Amino acid sequence: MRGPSYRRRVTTSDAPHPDAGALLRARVVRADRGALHVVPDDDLGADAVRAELPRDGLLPLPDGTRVPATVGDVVDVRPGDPAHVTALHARRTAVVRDSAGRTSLEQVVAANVDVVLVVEHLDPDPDLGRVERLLTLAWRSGARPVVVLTKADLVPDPDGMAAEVAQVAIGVDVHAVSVVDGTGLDPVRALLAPGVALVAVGPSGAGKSSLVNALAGRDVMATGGRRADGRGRHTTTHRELVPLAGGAVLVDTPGVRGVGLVAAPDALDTTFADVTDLAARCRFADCAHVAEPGCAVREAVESGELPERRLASWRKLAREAAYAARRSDARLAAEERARWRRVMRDRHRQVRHQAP
Ligand SMILES: Nc1nc2c(ncn2[C@@H]2O[C@H](COP(=O)(O)OP(=O)(O)OP(=O)(O)O)[C@@H](O)[C@H]2O)c(=O)[nH]1
Ligand SMILES: [Mg+2]
Ligand SMILES: [Zn+2]
Repeated sequence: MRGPSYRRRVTTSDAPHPDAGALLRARVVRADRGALHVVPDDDLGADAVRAELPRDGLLPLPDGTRVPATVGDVVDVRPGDPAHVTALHARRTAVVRDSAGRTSLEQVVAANVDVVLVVEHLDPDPDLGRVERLLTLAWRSGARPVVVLTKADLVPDPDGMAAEVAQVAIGVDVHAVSVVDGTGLDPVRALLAPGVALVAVGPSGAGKSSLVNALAGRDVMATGGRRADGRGRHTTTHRELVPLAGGAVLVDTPGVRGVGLVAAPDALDTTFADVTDLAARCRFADCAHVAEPGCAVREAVESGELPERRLASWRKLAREAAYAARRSDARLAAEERARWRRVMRDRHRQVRHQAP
């Protein structure tokens, strides 16, 4: 259960704000249907207040498009009883995942974060493919990824395991931590400068909320028990921005079983910089790295320089991203056709009206 101290943070405004009418710049702590919980953007540790969304639940971005707000978004709020959210500021970064949702193909998991903590457990063994997937998600967001390997207290050689994971996390810091004995938390705490926003992503049961509590220095998020089969139980059910010690904030997220990738060729190239570098040395520019002569990628696999698993993982994620791109293109094309049908229908109506 969430502690009572936190519960008090979410309050509704009961008195009209003294300067009602002026717009306040606020940060979204939690997004519900119909309303947001927000804090002043210059005081992220303050008590959150509820602010109503427009009827359609969408907010205008500076470019005029209307989208749902997400945790970490900066919004304009008109104070009052109730307060109203009027607009969304452009996002500096956005952690986006593919979702098979009815209303949208993409879900923005968190906005305006500086650091994406890719949280994976050391016990059971870390899933390298999942780390690669989440790193791609992180690189695409524009934020800096950091890998946090939890439950170091449960394995005999956490540093050795961290070194193995570091091989698939090119250019990324990897920390083995334990919230039980405090191992490895200091380098993670060093990320928490005032105003810095982080998001924790990773499978259910990895220990994201436990890490949040350790970094906050108090129990702000509920944590779950572990089932005998090692799978988590989805303890965290909604995304929430939590103030940490030292003026940083962190978005805790529910672990999801499969995080779908949205199209992200550049992010894939960054995550798989080793494969990309090899591919640049293949004889043919359009080499598929299957049976072509002069294929530097296959040669690296045969010599043992590039693990076969790594190549397979890259192929899988690249296929998935390409599929997401085609689906998104098809959707955009369908939307454009629907828009044209509306325009033409309206025009026909006008013409009928003007006819003598
Ligand atoms: N031994 C040990 N157990 C840990 C550690 N971190 C987390 N756990 C345990 O792992 C279980 C899951 O932790 P949570 O923090 O709830 O995991 P989560 O990632 O937030 O899970 P969801 O909210 O379901 O996504 C709990 O029983 C924690 O006590 C650790 O460093 N060492
Ligand atoms: Mg949790
Ligand atoms: Zn090749």
